[in-house]
Amino acid sequence: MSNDSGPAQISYLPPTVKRSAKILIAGHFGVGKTTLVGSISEIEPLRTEEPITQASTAVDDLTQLPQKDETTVALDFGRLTLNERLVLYLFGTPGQRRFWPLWDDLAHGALGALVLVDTRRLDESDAVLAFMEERDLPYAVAVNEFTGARRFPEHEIRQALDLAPHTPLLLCDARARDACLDALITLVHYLAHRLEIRP
Ligand SMILES: Nc1nc2c(ncn2[C@@H]2O[C@H](COP(=O)(O)OP(=O)(O)O)[C@@H](O)[C@H]2O)c(=O)[nH]1
Ligand SMILES: [Mg+2]
Repeated sequence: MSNDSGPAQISYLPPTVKRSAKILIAGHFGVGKTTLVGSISEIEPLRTEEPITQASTAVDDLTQLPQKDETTVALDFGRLTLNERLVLYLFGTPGQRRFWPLWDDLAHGALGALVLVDTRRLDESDAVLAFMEERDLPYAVAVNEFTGARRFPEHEIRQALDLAPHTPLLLCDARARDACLDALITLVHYLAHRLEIRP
């Protein structure tokens, strides 16, 4: 598969790549998971978006998401060659609560997760972080800075999310490839340190 308009043009993995890691891109509904996988994948991302229907508006909170007209119903899948040895396979989770039973399958074999959060709806991230904690899946947290969202100092976000001091917390814009790349590099360094492997 090629992607002429995408962020990168690599279709085949370089022969030097010997290791792969499965990474979960997690977060609540509308936090920017599909956007992030689309920004960073070097292959055309597999997207399983469906239009949001009228029936959904009673169930899903769309108040902060005026432009959101599609939602992920199974997963987002993308690929990122991080360096000459390591490729990441990115699995974006479906955000709506009724799809959460799928998360266990998606998390199977994952090395860790990047959890996206939105400072306008931090409480919605509690269940996402609890999922990671319960499964002992190491994670980093990336604040997807939406236009117009209030900015908070890092320590306040850490406190609100009850993050452990060692959990990486960073800012990103899910639409910007470089910011997403920085977030994933931070996560991989953290995982390498936690799991004592060389990235
Ligand atoms: N302003 C702004 N909008 C964003 C950003 N990331 C995502 N969006 C928009 O927010 C909506 C939800 O994003 P989406 O990636 O579908 O969220 P998902 O449900 O987590 O997969 C979409 O309309 C995106 O265009 C961002 O960083 N800034
Ligand atoms: Mg999505």
